[in-house]
Amino acid sequence: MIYIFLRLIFLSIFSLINSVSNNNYRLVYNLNVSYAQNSSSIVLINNQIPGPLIEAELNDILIIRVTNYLPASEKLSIHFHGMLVQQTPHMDGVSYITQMPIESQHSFTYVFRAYPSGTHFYHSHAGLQSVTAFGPLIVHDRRKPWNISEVSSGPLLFSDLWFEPDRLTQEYNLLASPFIWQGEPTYLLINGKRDFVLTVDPNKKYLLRLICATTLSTVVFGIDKHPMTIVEVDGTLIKPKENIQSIELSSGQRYAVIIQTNKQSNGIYLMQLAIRWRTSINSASCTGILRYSTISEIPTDLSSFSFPLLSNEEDIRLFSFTDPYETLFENNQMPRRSVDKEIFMYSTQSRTSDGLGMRWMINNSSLDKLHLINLTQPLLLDVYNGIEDNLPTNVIYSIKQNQLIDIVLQNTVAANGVCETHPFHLHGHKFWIHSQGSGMYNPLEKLNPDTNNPILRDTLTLYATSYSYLTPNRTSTNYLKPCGWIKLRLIANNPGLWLLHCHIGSHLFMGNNNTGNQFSTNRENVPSRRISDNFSSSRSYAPEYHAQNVYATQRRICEQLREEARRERTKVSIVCKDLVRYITDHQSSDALVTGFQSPKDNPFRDKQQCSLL
Ligand SMILES: *[C@@H]1O[C@H](CO)[C@@H](O)[C@H](O)[C@H]1NC(C)=O
Ligand SMILES: *[C@@H]1O[C@H](CO)[C@@H](O)[C@H](O)[C@H]1NC(C)=O
Ligand SMILES: *[C@@H]1O[C@H](CO)[C@@H](O)[C@H](O)[C@H]1NC(C)=O
Ligand SMILES: *[C@@H]1O[C@H](CO)[C@@H](O)[C@H](O)[C@H]1NC(C)=O
Ligand SMILES: *[C@@H]1O[C@H](CO)[C@@H](O)[C@H](O)[C@H]1NC(C)=O
Ligand SMILES: *[C@@H]1O[C@H](CO)[C@@H](O)[C@H](O)[C@H]1NC(C)=O
Ligand SMILES: *[C@@H]1O[C@H](CO)[C@@H](O)[C@H](O)[C@H]1NC(C)=O
Ligand SMILES: *[C@@H]1O[C@H](CO)[C@@H](O)[C@H](O)[C@H]1NC(C)=O
Ligand SMILES: CC(=O)N[C@H]1CO[C@H](CO)[C@@H](O)[C@@H]1O
Repeated sequence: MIYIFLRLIFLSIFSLINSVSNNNYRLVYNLNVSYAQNSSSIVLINNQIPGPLIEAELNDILIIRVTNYLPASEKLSIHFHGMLVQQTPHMDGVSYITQMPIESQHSFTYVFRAYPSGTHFYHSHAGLQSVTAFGPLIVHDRRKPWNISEVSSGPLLFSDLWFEPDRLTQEYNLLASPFIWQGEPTYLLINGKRDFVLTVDPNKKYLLRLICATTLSTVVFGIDKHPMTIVEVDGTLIKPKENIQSIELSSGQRYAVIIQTNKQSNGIYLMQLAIRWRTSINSASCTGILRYSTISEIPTDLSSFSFPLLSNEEDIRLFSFTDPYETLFENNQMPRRSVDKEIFMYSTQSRTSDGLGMRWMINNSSLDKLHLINLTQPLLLDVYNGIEDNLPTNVIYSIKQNQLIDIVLQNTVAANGVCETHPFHLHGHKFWIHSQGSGMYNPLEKLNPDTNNPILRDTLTLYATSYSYLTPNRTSTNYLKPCGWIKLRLIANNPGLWLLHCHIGSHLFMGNNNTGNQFSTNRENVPSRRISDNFSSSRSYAPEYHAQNVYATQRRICEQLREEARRERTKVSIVCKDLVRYITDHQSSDALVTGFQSPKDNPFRDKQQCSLL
């Protein structure tokens, strides 16, 4: 559903690094994007699913070279979901908005700071490629409050998969007149498998990272007889929530949990992943196995093993409304002052003008792909240069720097009479969930936040509070009836062009090419001054858009570090000199990008550091 993006029009104060005494290492990864062997539509990253683990310490600098080995008709960009890419909005990975799409047989190198810490992932941001083109991204923080080892197999990534029709047909059908639905997924997968085995030792605590890389399904996950303690949500540390039997994850959400394995050594337990909030075939649900290392063989007949107890929709909504997660750190608390602006977004499903196609809209608008595909440079670069001619009008919401903003997302019943739940993801920011409710939002009501300490997260679930698929009273006569809302609050502290969108792949896609849309001129808050003044006046904000310019970006980041250190009156010993020289020397060669699978394997980790002492 729907492209909205926020335009933040002033510079933000550079406040990225929490500690100037950190060493900031430069890590290089190589992502090759191609079709799976013998497939003409399944997109893989480095020929595996999920793609390789990208792992960094907080504030390391990630250099990720992405090469498109797909056929000529397929372009792409990669979004690093959870990374705020502060100071580098052109590294956000949204085609035509923050960069031009990567053409077949071309590369693009992303350079950004690994910030914030926590459990994140990356995925293609083109069409439905992300059904299979995704991988984990973990940013470690040495100051983490736990001292517990992670499971050796790494994070668990959940995804959904369709056997047919193939992805290209699905993409075509979704935008066609008449509209043809992509269908429900054939399977859910854990780490690309239907029978994933997670091996652990008995009588030990583990940290387990859960990443919901699905493109449609909201899922619940549980492990039989292993209650979870949730410690991190979308990368934010929370007041630990203990004794959780099953966790709901909607597309784009991440959790880190602690589990305690039992004492007995004969452990085989079932893990289960199942779909919620959609009419789904039960056979799509996915069973994995938690195996204690003391067990050498997994029984072929698992019918005597019990499944974990998974919450149903009512439990899930009750939990979300009455028992919200709370923030761990005081400096993460939501400001309570009155906001500078409240933006109300009315989300609907609408027919195209021919009455046959189907689109998802916000306030009757969506970002028209046809207005984008002829662009020769990304809109963000236009904004930097003060060019506004190409900016689509009524899908851009302007926000001034450091404004406190509330955004209300209103859910309505779709054309088939079903109210769906929608996971909304905001790029470039984390937000607090201020409050949520059923039916229609009332702006006149003085609302208190649902909790004193809401957490900062980047992906929320807008629930169906009525007319969901499981209620008996759904009929197409309910079309457009309001069915739940949620209010999020954010501080505008990261200038750029940022998407706020439903993370369901097909919904995003169906908000992407709304030919019936009329662009009116109700742009709000158009600055009277050229936007470029503020960007170009700052030497450190010159935009770099293509691979050959990552070196300038790199240098800029280092300069900013140095400035920060100077402000803090910290002595600077090495200021990235070696790093910059190395990069300059290798500008034209591929030697720079050698694709380390883990920071440990990176020979530059010690030498090429961007170090402030
Ligand atoms: C791909 O196709 C070739 C030739 O048709 C076949 O030999 C091979 O087993 C196939 N590979 C896979 C992974 O299906
Ligand atoms: C990516 O493709 C390039 C060029 O074909 C190759 O040299 C490199 O080894 C590949 N990297 C990975 C991680 O697959
Ligand atoms: C973390 O746990 C390990 C193993 O239990 C222990 O050796 C180490 O000292 C602990 N570290 C801290 C910082 O508590
Ligand atoms: C946009 O949608 C129309 C159908 O509504 C389709 O014919 C056209 O190919 C689509 N264009 C793009 C660029 O996706
Ligand atoms: C969308 O358009 C319809 C028909 O023109 C109008 O009735 C409705 O008020 C509009 N909705 C919003 C949220 O602007
Ligand atoms: C969206 O439409 C609603 C209802 O017409 C209106 O109150 C609201 O101001 C609109 N939002 C924006 C951002 O234009
Ligand atoms: C984009 O370019 C094509 C081909 O030149 C043209 O037919 C189409 O009208 C253009 N679209 C827009 C919105 O300018
Ligand atoms: C629809 O049915 C549900 C029970 O399934 C009920 O709680 C709700 O009030 C009904 N809504 C309307 C508008 O009738
Ligand atoms: C926040 C900030 O730096 N604003 C500046 C943007 O540019 C104009 C014109 O150059 C200045 O007047 C503002 O102070």
